[in-house]
Amino acid sequence: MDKYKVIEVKESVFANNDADAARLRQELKQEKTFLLNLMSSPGAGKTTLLKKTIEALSGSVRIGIMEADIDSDVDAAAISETGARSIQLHTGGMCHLDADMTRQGIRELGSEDLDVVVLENVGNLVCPAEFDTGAVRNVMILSVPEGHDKPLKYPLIFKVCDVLLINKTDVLPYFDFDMEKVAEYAHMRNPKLKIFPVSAKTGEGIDAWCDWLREEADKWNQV
Ligand SMILES: Nc1nc2c(ncn2[C@@H]2O[C@H](COP(=O)(O)OP(=O)(O)OP(=O)(O)O)[C@@H](O)[C@H]2O)c(=O)[nH]1
Ligand SMILES: [Mg+2]
Repeated sequence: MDKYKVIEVKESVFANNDADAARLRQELKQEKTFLLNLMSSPGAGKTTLLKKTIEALSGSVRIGIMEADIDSDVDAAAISETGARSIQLHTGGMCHLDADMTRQGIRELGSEDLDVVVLENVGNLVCPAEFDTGAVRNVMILSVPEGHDKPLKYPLIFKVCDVLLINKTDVLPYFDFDMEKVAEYAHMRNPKLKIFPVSAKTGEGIDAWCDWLREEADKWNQV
């Protein structure tokens, strides 16, 4: 048997995605599953960060991953190497997931025995931010090579996220990336945004990020 399924998810027939997303959150609350929506531009490090996160949480949190892409199954293959349950979702060319597409993925993944499910959204800083997936929390990654001005150029994604992970801090010496400026610009968009600098390559900062994730999941999943 294959280690992971690949499924085509179809755009929702519901006119009101926000109402459907609220319904999905209630369904997940009842079965005590915490859904996290992870967004970033292509290549910022979502899959690499998830591999490190799975490793750090192994033994204490039951975690499953949904990898969404327009095509290919490279990310689900990479995650399945960790031993975590994973599924590849194909969006049929669309650069976002709505709540019902997310629900289709969750049903195929099987979530009742999982504490946390992470949706790795399609790599894009614009479209995914426009759709509520039904996730309990939204998290984005901005990587050092992309530059500290991105909160000025792509406001919505910074507004809808709870956490900003600044990834690839190991390459900071090679880029003119200003940590203070990125925090200032990001907080102009969203004063409540929590910021964690991390390196998915070296593991720096991963513990603080995983502590946040564990706490949020515990809060959601308790009776
Ligand atoms: N130096 C460095 N490289 C990293 C880090 N995290 C990821 N990378 C590299 O960045 C590239 C892209 O990483 P991925 O994890 O595939 O990024 P992604 O966001 O999942 O990409 P898509 O799914 O295509 O959108 C790979 O070559 C990774 O090895 C990091 O912390 N430091
Ligand atoms: Mg990826």
